[in-house]
Amino acid sequence: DLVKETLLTKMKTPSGSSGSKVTIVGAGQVGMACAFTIITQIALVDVLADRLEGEMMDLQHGLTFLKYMKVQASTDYSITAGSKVCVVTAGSRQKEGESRLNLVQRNVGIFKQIIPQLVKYNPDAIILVVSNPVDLLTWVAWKLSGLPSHRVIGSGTNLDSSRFRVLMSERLGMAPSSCHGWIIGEHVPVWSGVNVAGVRLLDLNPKFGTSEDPDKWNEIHMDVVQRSSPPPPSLLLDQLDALNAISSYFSAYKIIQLKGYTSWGIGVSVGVICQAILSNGFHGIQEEVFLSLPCVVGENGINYVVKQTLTEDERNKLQESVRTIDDIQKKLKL
Ligand code: 6V0
Repeated sequence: DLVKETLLTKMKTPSGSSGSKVTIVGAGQVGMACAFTIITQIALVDVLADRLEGEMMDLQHGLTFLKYMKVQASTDYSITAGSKVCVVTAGSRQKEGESRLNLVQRNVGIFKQIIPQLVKYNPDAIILVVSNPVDLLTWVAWKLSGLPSHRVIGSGTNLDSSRFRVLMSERLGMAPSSCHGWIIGEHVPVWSGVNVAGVRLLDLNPKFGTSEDPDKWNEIHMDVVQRSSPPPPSLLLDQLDALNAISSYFSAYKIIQLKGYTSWGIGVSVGVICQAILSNGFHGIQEEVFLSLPCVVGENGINYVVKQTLTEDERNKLQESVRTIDDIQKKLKL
């Protein structure tokens, strides 16, 4: 039930992992952009020892100005132990004229080196796959990990949805955070859900998103999928339709053409997913406190906590309560 799911948070047995440590495998452009966005304890792993050391030192030198607790880096997976999330950005780039199947197969070889090691040191962690083709490699990671499917996540179209919202915001002249729309599957824009402040744009324009729309809103989607340039000839090689898991290659093509790779958009998008996993709390409360929130109780104790929609002022007041309680707790001797 959508209303129930949106309104209530199901209380589950704690996951077993604690803290907020995040492992990032692959210290390339994407991995480092993820590291920079995830403000927490980080373990970096790569096969290139020199690059790892350089990136670790570079990041560590800025720690004074950031809130990172710790940055570790090694080619040895033992440093990843105790991670709550393991982000996999390692991968091989497509070689000139290489078929897609061949590229995926090479990345399967890379994942065979990575995934069992991550599971060995982090049996309770959540694996978040970013490497492309992301949907296929998420399946590969799940198969190799032996973990239940809810613990293996792909970054999927999170970035594509963000690109869609940015383009929508440019058209409407308002902040992307106020423009709501989702790209799901590979490239499926959910036109029926596109809204601003709960007003569905489809209700305002019945042809919205279709090819008959005089305002050509579907160009936004085309732009997300293809940008303005056609894909490189090597991507038109065989397997394209069969593999059908290539979203980020297409949507990122223009950026890759201009700067050689994409990093910041995906870094921020992955960072937000990690924060959502790490701060599995209520109203942004991180401290270990007991305080009152509306609950549904039953014979098991708390079954649900109601996800209230709070104003900024109300959230601030709640945070004040948290601080008051937390300050006293810290002074108690147990
Ligand atoms: P990059 O800069 O080449 O970095 C890849 C890193 O992986 C390198 O440092 C390699 O040394 C490392 N690596 C290779 N093999 C191994 C291994 N066996 N163990 C550990 N590390 C290894 O690539 P970049 O960072 O630009 O991209 C990484 C991946 O992210 C690619 O597959 C991209 O296609 C993918 N992206 C996915 C996006 C998404 O939306 N899901 C978006 C952008 C990029």
